[in-house]
Amino acid sequence: KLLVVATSNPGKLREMQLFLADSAWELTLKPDDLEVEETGNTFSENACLKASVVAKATGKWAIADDSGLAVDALNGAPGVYSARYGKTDADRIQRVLQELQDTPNRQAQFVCAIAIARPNGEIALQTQGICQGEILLAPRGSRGFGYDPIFYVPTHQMTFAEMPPELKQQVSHRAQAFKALLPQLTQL
Ligand code: ITT
Repeated sequence: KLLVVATSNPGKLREMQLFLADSAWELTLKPDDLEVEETGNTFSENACLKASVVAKATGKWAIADDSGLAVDALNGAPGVYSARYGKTDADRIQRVLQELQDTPNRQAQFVCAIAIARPNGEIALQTQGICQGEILLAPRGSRGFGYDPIFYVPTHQMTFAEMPPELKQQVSHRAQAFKALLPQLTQL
């Protein structure tokens, strides 16, 4: 069965492809000109919105990922605004570091909501995953994407950007969301 991946983010796409590599689904990318405005207040709402709109527009099953970084001392910001917190990944990272300047509480979590929609746009499945970490004082590592260089995972003593991809694939918020999703995916 064909599954349209409803993302424009190459980093996410790469990781989603790895999680779904052994599944029975054949992946295809959404058309470039099909953009969905993220009007939801939660990660789940936005994941459902993206999956649903892309499914309906293509007439195929679709999967969407809405994710972001929630920083405790910033009351959960950037949260659902993670992608809109600056123009480039570097700008977004600098803004978070700036806002956390002189703040001893560095606790944060990455959240990932995944939704799968039927060809008629109806949501068939949704899951969510979380990964706890800390925001460093300066970026470290060059792998991954997005906020990875400032997100430190104490249990592995590395940032996401320092982890080999196989390790991030086991511990990340996206990994937790997909662990919950994969068994259900075989039943669709
Ligand atoms: P699509 O909506 O097209 O999928 P997007 O980048 O706009 O792509 P989101 O709205 O879900 O996606 O925003 C997610 C933001 O959080 C974005 O800035 C990402 O770089 C960041 N993010 C999500 N997962 C991440 C991860 O595993 N590592 C680092 N940053 C991540």
